[in-house]
Amino acid sequence: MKKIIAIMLLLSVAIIGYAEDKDKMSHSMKPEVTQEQSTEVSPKMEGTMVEIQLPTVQCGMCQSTIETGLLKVDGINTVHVDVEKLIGHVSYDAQKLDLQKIETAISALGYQANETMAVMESYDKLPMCCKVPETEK
Ligand SMILES: [Cu+2]
Repeated sequence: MKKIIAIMLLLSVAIIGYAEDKDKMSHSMKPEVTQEQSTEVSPKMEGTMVEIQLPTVQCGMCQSTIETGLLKVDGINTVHVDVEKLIGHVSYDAQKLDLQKIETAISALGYQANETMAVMESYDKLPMCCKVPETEK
């Protein structure tokens, strides 16, 4: 009889253990789903990287004007303007854009990009803080 009780005990422990495992599995479902969603961001990071000289950038407003303006262009993946170094780092889809098109887009925002001069009508509409100081012209 003692053997049967011992087997019964072992069985019940095994069943409880199995039930707990099942419980853990259903709990772990949710974090797995959120991990899958976060990896979807990475394909956008791929693309051709280019460095663009932005000699007329003056302040943080210039930075956000160029960054938000360029991100609206189809084929632009990421934009970062360095106000200190007067350089823009742009990653883009080479099947949709080339460097000349990006320079043209920046000039349309009112800024010089490499050797492409700013479109004057756009430059005139910029806030005073974003204009090139008279002494530097
Ligand atoms: Cu500015």
